[in-house]
Amino acid sequence: MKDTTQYNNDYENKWCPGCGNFGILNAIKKSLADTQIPPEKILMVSGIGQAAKTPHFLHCNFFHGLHGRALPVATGAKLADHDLTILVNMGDGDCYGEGGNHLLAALRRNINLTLLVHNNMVYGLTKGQASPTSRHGFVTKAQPQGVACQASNPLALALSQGAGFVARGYCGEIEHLSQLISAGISYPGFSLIDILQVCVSFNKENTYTFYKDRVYTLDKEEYKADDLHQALDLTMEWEEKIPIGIIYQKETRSYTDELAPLQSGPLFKQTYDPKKIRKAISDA
Ligand SMILES: Cc1ncc(C[n+]2csc(CCOP(=O)(O)OP(=O)(O)O)c2C)c(N)n1
Repeated sequence: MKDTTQYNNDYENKWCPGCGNFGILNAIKKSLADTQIPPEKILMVSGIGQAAKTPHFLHCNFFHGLHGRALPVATGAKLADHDLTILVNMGDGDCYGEGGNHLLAALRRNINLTLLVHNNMVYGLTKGQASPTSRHGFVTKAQPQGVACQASNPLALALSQGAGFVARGYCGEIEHLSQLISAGISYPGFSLIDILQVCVSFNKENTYTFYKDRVYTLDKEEYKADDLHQALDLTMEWEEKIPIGIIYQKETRSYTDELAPLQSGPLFKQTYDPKKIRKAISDA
């Protein structure tokens, strides 16, 4: 096993005992150790929430920004230095709710980032209100009659926007999740990994037992993940059985490969002519 200690730091962690975020944090460390990316070449970006605290507990560069706004920050950082490996940590509320429109843009742009969504189907930090992935009828203190909206299906949404790498992991399958994260990091484009995360305090439905009875791993030999319609069918499975693994993967050209100015190296190393910029602004 590879040494993960170089990614440790000593920030105090106040996640609840048993929180699924611990499994996700361990999977991230394992994957970074496996891919052998040194801490100084990694940037973690997050928004607001319990999930968004994940970069605090890792030794690497990080930017902890505003609720829902991690993807635009990560996009800017990738454009400035596309040699960095950038991982984005968001909760389901942060990513699919407050940050939903940024997600649509990132999917369509295919910018080379790995997005890890800690999907506990509830707003954890603010103590248990419904999120976009809470099921219809889910009862919370703020929704005592049950959620009136349909739950969103982020994986199907990503496929419909032309995403090239769509996967689902589970916080209770750490080795499998670390392999998914490594595959996402290696993928030369935008990778979405939606992670089923148990919230022991505010979601008493989607528990470790709930997932133990339903989660199954897609067999890499049998399931090839290159058929969009088959992938869409899989994203609809939920009640009885829940698939985890790479649901869909296709070859793509990432946004940074599409942009001509980035071919001569990271933007921050390039010189620029202020006169040309002034002229472009005055001509606009
Ligand atoms: C613009 C804005 N709206 C609302 C909030 C309050 N707020 C902070 S975290 C949060 C929800 C976090 O839930 P989620 O993203 O699912 O992450 P979790 O805490 O469950 O990991 C909310 C609503 C905020 N900080 N900023």
